[in-house]
Amino acid sequence: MNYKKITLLSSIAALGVSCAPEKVEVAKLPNIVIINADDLGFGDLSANGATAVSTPNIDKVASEGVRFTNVHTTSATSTPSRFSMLTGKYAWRVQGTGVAPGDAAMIVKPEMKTLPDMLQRAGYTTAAVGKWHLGLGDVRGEQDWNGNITPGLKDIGFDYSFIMAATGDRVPCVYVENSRVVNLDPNDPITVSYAKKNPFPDTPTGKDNPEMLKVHPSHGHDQTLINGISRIGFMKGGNSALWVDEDIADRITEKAVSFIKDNNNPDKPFFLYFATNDVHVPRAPHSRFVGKTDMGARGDAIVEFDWSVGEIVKTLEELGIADNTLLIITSDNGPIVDDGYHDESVLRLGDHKPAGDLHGGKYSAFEGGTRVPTFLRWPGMAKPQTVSDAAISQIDFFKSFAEIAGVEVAADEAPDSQSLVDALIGVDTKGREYVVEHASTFAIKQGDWKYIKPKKGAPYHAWTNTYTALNEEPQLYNLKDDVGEKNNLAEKHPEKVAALSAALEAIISQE
Ligand code: NG6
Ligand code: CA
Repeated sequence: MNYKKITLLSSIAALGVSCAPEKVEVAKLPNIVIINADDLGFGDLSANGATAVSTPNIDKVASEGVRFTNVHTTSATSTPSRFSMLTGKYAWRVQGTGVAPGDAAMIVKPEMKTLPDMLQRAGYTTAAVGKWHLGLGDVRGEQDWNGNITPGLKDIGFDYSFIMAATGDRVPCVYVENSRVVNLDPNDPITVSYAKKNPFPDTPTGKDNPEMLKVHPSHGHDQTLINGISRIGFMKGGNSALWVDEDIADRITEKAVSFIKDNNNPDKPFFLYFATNDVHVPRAPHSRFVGKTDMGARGDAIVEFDWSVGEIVKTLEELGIADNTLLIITSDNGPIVDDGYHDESVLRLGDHKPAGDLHGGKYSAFEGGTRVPTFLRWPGMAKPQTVSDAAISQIDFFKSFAEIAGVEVAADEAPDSQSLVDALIGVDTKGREYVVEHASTFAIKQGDWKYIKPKKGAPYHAWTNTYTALNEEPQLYNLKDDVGEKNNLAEKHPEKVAALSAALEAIISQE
């Protein structure tokens, strides 16, 4: 189906009237914006039922578009989740796609076919702003942080980029804009090391200088200390370039907004991948948001995330381009409360359920690991006030956008992606036949049935409070009656176990 037909079909569906094809104007290609939160859980937003935090900007997008209940990331951590979204290929098919250190080489490599490459072919101007966490340069640890960091995002399809190289909790704690560290003083060069022992004895660490900490690590995160927060990895130099954690949301939101303003061109659509630092650790929301919830840093970071969404929405509306912009809000994996810092989020969680009714969270093959809050607004195309239970994976964005943009996709491009435009606009209520979830082990869903592949390992991690779903016995759940995955039906339905296990193995064994 091409874009013209989509326009026609969904206009009819949306208006509930039929009209002659010749009267339908072929709309311009829409701008596309993906806002990808970090570690935001299904239950973390008022649009999905949270009461301890209010997220009015996201609620507005939800009410003007489609609110999804069954959208999945491919994996329950950031690097593989993002890899899959941007390549249309399951990360677990590719070596070296686990959680990346801060000095990782590029994991999405220049020779790979990417979502932004594909949109460039359709004439889009493309940008990535915010958390990257997919590596830079071609050799681990050999990046020239003081010069041109190449290869970089321009080599995989992003015309513009303003990124945090890895995560907020990993060095280097600097922004990289179009392959150069921002605001770097050449007389104070940066050195980064992921050695076991601190090679920079003159720089403070969380381990040796706890008196300098404003938030103490609960696990790991006790290496180089920057802005009162100790990190994973060691770094020295680059003082003028260091980010201030409390300002990250402001800085990256401002860059996302200016990209939109600078590329507001009726003849050339844009694609913006805006990946926030919120609500990943270390959580240091701006003072404007501190105390906006009773939940401490994590709750306040959710409010800060909602503010960032609001700024993007406001910009689109003020420019008069909201009607021609497909906006998706989603998250890279499920929630976690203590992910390595004592920021009081556990203490002050109260009755809030970050994953809603789902079991598990980040790092888990239970639904909480990869089923993420997701909303799509595309005025005139996506039906407003729609709640959709369609089964969709973020890996499907690739071929769905290709269809919308009218781009031919080569046979070896985005091999695991399916075009699900009708599901994304809220018309098709089914979505994909199978959803594959990955977190140490694999799970597969077909309709209401979910099977989790047996794997030996700890079923529970105490310090992260994670139910991993690891079990040496097969697990089978019927999510219709048991969305919390409490009642293992594997023994009762061996035929379902066999069928889903076979389907999963067939998908895994594809090239
Ligand atoms: C873990 C970190 C955690 C977080 C995660 C990646 C420790 C003890 N834990 O190894 O804090 O950074 O990696 O999170 O270091 S993700 O959302 O980027 O995948
Ligand atoms: Ca994450």
